[in-house]
Amino acid sequence: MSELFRNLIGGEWVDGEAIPNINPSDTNDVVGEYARASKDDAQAAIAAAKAAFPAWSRSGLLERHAVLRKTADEITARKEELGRLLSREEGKTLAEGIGETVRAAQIFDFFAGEALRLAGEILPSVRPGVSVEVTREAVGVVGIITPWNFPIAIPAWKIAPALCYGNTIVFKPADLVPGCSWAIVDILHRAGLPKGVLNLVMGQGSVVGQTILDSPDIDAITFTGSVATGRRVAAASVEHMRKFQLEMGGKNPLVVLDDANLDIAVDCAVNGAFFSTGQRCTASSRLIVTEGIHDRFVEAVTARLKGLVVDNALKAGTHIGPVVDESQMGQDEKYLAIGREEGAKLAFGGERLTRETPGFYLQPALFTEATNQMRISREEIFGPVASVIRVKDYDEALHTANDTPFGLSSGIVTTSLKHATHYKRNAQAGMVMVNVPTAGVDFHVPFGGSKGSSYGPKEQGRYAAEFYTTVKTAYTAA
Ligand code: UN1
Repeated sequence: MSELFRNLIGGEWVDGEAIPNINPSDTNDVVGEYARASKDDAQAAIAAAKAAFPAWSRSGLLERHAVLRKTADEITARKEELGRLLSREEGKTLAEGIGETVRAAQIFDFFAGEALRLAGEILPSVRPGVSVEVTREAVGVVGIITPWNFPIAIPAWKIAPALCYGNTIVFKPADLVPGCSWAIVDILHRAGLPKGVLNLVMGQGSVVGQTILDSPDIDAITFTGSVATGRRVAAASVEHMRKFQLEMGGKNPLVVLDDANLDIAVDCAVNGAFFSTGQRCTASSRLIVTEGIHDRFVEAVTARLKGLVVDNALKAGTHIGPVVDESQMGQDEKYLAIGREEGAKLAFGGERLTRETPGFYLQPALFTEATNQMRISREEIFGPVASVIRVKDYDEALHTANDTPFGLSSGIVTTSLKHATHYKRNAQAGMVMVNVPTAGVDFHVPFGGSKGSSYGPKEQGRYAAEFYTTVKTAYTAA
């Protein structure tokens, strides 16, 4: 019998019907049994967060700093173990799992510092003798809903700023990968958070997520996940006139120009499109390549893909771990079939692989001769699948890159200062990458997209304050 991990509600660990957390690299391996919160549990968590808000929003800065700091330190000290847990439950490689764990620690460390740097403004009024203060206040009870593909970094980049600015939390991690979320909640709880400040309600979207959406006591929701669920979060939030922030995905272009350094282009494409099994909303799924370099680029990317080891995420030497589960595998395979039917050429990969341990292994797939109108170029696949779209020149490349409903990350590989500068100004995306992969972002600067990818203020870095605080303007005649 594997260990049972419970929900944290009002400072108490609460039992519930549990489901197994299965390792996608080895479906015989159960990471643990994780309790699923009921509707009543979710309501109790919301009530606990509401009750804890007045005291936490007025808590001392050193108290917040200490909790965030201790959490950063413990995550750092346990990075191998937590990184391993991450790889075991989600399927990214151990190096990626440890890297993401370190990133989570850095995020807690950053916001531990921010807690000591809260500031406002004092301005003269236009009326003589009157002064104006502009201050930031906590928003209230924040609902945090996170996806399965970054099981520790995304919870960290939502929980750390929420606590830093004095909010209380009802946290619902993805049902598929609750392990890292449970671990960081346990760490924060032991680091000294008062009862009810952070509540963990693992479970189903249709039960726990829906209860959060429907509650008048949730003051803000931050969500990362699918477009369809994002729309539901938006509609429910407008109904309650609450603040919300959505991060929903992408169909990110990587433009490769004739003047690019080929090695850099291949590195950016392979890393951006296929690492983390392509399961990143920042993944480069459209490789837009100009004519003069096209054939050399396809040849070099294919050669690199041939050398990548797809295997158990925990095995040394693995470059690409498994797809997260059977349902995601089904979606990847569906799009592989669609691409072929649409007339794209499968230049490499796309086969299901068998390995020593039973898991969801898929050979990274590269389509060539794709057009930007095909469904494989317009819809997010969320797997190790990328398409090469051949274009005439820079102008056509830019136009193609922007011709998408999404706008998260947009990359270009070029040695031309003129094109790089023009691209930075004209790419329709929240993040533009020049000679670096579209995925893999820093933890201390704004993260988020434009167009159909995102809604609301950016996440991370100092910009996180835009979402996790409200601004108050006070006038005083003295
Ligand atoms: C990254 O590319 O480093 O869900 C982060 C995602 C994004 C995070 C990407 N929200 O893939």
